[in-house]
Amino acid sequence: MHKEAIYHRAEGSYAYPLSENEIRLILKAKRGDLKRCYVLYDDRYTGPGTEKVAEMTKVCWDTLYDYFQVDIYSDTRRIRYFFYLEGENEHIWYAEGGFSEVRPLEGHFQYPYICKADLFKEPLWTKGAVIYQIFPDRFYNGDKNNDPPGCKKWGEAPDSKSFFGGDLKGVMLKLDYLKELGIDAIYFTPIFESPSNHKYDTTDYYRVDKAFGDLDTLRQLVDEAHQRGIKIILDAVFNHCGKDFWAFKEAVSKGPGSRYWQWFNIYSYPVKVGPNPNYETFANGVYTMPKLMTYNPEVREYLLGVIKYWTKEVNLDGWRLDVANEIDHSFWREFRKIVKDINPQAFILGEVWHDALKWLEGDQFDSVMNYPWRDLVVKFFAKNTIDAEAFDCELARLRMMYTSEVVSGLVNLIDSHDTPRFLTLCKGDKRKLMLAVVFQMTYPGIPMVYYGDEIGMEGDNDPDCRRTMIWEEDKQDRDIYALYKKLISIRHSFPWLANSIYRTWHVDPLKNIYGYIREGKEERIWVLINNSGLYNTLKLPLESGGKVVDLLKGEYYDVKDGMVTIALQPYSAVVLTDVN
Ligand code: ARE
Ligand code: CA
Repeated sequence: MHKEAIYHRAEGSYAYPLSENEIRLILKAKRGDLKRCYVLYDDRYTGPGTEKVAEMTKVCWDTLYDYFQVDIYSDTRRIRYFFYLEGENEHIWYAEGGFSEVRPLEGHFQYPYICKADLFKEPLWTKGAVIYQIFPDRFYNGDKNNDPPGCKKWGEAPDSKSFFGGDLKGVMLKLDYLKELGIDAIYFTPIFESPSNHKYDTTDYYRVDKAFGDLDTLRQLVDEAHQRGIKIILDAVFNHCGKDFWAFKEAVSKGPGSRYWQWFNIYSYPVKVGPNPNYETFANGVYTMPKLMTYNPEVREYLLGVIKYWTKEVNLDGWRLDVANEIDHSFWREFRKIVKDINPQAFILGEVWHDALKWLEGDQFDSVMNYPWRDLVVKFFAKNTIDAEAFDCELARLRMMYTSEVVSGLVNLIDSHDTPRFLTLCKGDKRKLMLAVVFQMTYPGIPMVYYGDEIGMEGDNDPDCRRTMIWEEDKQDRDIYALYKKLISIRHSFPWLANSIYRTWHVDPLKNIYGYIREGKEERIWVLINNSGLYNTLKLPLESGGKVVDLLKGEYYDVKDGMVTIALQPYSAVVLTDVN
């Protein structure tokens, strides 16, 4: 037995409450090493020797590890526990105090008390929802009167400085388009006053940029969206402001004597606002974006005031947090309290491109943009640099990084305003994009669609991925649109697809075929994906009554003696469910 590979800790994604009386425990061990795995548990104030025993289930594995899981119930909510592990020819006990040959009488793992206040609470509406991301300058120009000077012609190639005149009125005029597609929420990249087209360099946090509209336009947009059951999420850019933000301007002009000097990290005076700046910025020396010192109580009060104002004033449904991982945790804790006090159903979505567990323990964010998941989807579907088996293993590893509630609320995106368009990464092969979207819409979490992906838009890295939306139907890819629409409607018919229960069904690295099973309380969905350029016919076990139907094409399949036969075209998929 490889003891060095065995891991459990009574915290994070290894031990967490499911309800006031139930906790989930996960134990990780070298793949294939443990034959059986048990947990022994009891109330912390009884025993030892009185423990109940529950066998753990191997729920998934990645390339290195198996993951064993069990849910245990406790009347008293106070739990101590340890494990009994069986290998091929040996067994061992494992507790907080380490490994032992004999049953440990002390040093057990402790889950001291399941506190109600610590249960993970995310908004209810996000379960089963699909989010749509809009870059406002590029979506639709609804008001020519507010166009910034020097606007390019809609359809021309963007560069990093171009404006096109898209605005909030434009989005309002296209809400029916979004409703028809099935969208439940819109996430807007920043809309507050700023000199750039992307508006990540804020000049005035209290004003909607005049190229996009004003307070009334925003109010009206939120109202109109709400009437259609669409929620609105805005971008909070608090890591840095713009170089024209009044507090920065005053620090620059008045120097160290300025009241606002301490709002920034300025190394010397005079301040050099230009290339190679002498102050801390976003990333490496982006001088248009001075970093804000969010630990400074005055800065904090100011920014939290901004959040309070907008959340209340226009009845917002959530915030996406820019560069969320470079701002202190205590800031986000206060932020959460303020937002949730105003709207307990508000959605707090952080921008973190890597392991975000620290922000997802219930006291800060509800969710993050799931870029690690996107990386896998790009590798498997667009670039074919990993096979079905590696894909399955890596997905399992990602699911096990967080608690099950967190996994079911992660925002799964295949691209964004910060990445190349997915179709471009597929070199324009729309079959590959379509497979990725089938996968996205049937995977645990909250799918997010980047504007224009649904009609087959292309574009390389920023700024090319921010081309203007194509509205002429004859220039849109209607096959892709039809697939998105169908998958979103499937998502709405089976809202439990958001939940985290996911089982591998079939993995064939040779043929590059991948299948998985999703389970609701009473329904199930089987997805089979042929991620290869060859025709493939498979006979697979399927536990179902008699017939299943492919929700994509409406074709029926007979299940005989627990087996189903499926013929798959190159780069195609089926999404099967029971016929009742
Ligand atoms: C502009 C130009 C770019 C140029 C850049 C450098 O457009 O072509 O390369 O300047 O000077 C905003 C604008 C961008 C703009 C940028 C700077 O949207 O167009 O770029 O400001 O002026 C990291 C951060 C993450 C960040 C990404 C971009 O961790 O927070 O980089 N994303 C947000 C927004 C952006 C926004 C900003 C932050 C700034 O979503 O749109 O940019 O407010 C790895 C790392 C990640 C890294 C990621 C991408 O995976 O793990 O940490 O993200 O790559 O680089
Ligand atoms: Ca306009």
